[in-house]
Amino acid sequence: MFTTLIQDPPAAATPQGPDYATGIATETDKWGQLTKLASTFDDVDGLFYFTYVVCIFFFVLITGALLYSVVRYRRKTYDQPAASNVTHNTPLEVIWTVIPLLIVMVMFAWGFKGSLDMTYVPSDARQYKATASQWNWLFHYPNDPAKSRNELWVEIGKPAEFLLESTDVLHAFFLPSQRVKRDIVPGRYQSVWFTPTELGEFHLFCAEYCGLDHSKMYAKMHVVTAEEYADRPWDTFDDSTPEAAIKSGESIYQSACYSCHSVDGSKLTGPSWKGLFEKSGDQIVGAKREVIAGGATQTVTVDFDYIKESIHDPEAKKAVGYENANMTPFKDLNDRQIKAVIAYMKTLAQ
Ligand code: HEC
Ligand SMILES: [Cu+2]
Repeated sequence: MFTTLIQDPPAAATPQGPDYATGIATETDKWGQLTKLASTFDDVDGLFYFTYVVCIFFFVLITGALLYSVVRYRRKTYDQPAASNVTHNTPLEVIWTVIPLLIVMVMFAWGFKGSLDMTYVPSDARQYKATASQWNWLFHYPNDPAKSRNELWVEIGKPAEFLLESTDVLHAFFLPSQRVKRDIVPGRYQSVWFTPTELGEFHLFCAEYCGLDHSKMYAKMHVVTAEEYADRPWDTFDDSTPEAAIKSGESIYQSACYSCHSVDGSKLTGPSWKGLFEKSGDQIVGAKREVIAGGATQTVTVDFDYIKESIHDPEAKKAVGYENANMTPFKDLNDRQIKAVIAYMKTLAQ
């Protein structure tokens, strides 16, 4: 069913994107159908297959009877009179009304039960928050200051509830493997819950067209054991050494910035990060940038303050040549994280 959805993104379009090669095998079986991965499986797939089988059964029955009658009772010569003129048959009509009615009532009851189950969140569910912005996902963990972007960890067998919010336009939270999908309307909270029942890596998509880079708005969900979960794998930030800071900066880039900023000088939605800093002797210094602030062009030297402002309030100074392009503000990045990003930017200096 979903095979077209879970193809790998084309390599050229997302050179630094998360690797989606894993997870696919665990999501679909050899028939290309999704395997049983979530607590909601029976309600969703059971009902789907029930409806499917009922439809096939009646399709074959009705078309078969029709074809048979066309052949069996056809007029064989031009002057053959009509055999009989049946007007109605009460027992037959009652049967073909009551049986479908019963089947449709089963479908209704099953679907209603499923939708109730999906509405009532178990009391031991862990509460997460997912913030959708053009074009990335930010995940908040219960009672944890560390957040993760475009990558999510949940514990196997533990109900997970997601409070969904959007900072800009319509998005939709879609986890095909867990059979949940919910539109996210700006200014309103929505919620979904599920219990993952299989370990692995699964796709999370935005399923509502939300602008230019909608197709890049996907994330990876890791379903891990309780021990792995207790290690808080989402908290990867480390700036204890200069090397660790560069790595942390690079991983922030790869999770949140790569879709609009290249590191090789090529132009994407935003300016390349290559050239933000330059080598001058054995020093690395900020380059000069032409920006537009309050309608006037000015030249700035790239430094911590400029980078921080560009991240927290991108509209304040717009890079010349990108006046009409917009960057999502990343207000949650703190000074230490911004310094790590800068440490990474400096490795691109020439
Ligand atoms: C949706 C696309 C998009 C994403 C995602 C994005 N940016 Fe931007 N960024 C832009 C655009 C467009 C500009 C140029 C316009 C402007 O200055 O506001 C820009 C400008 C910048 C600038 C100023 C660059 C210069 O050459 O003067 C910095 C620094 C920056 N972004 C950092 C980041 C960081 C850090 C991230 C990830 C946390 C990020 N951006 C994610 C689109 C994006
Ligand atoms: Cu979208």
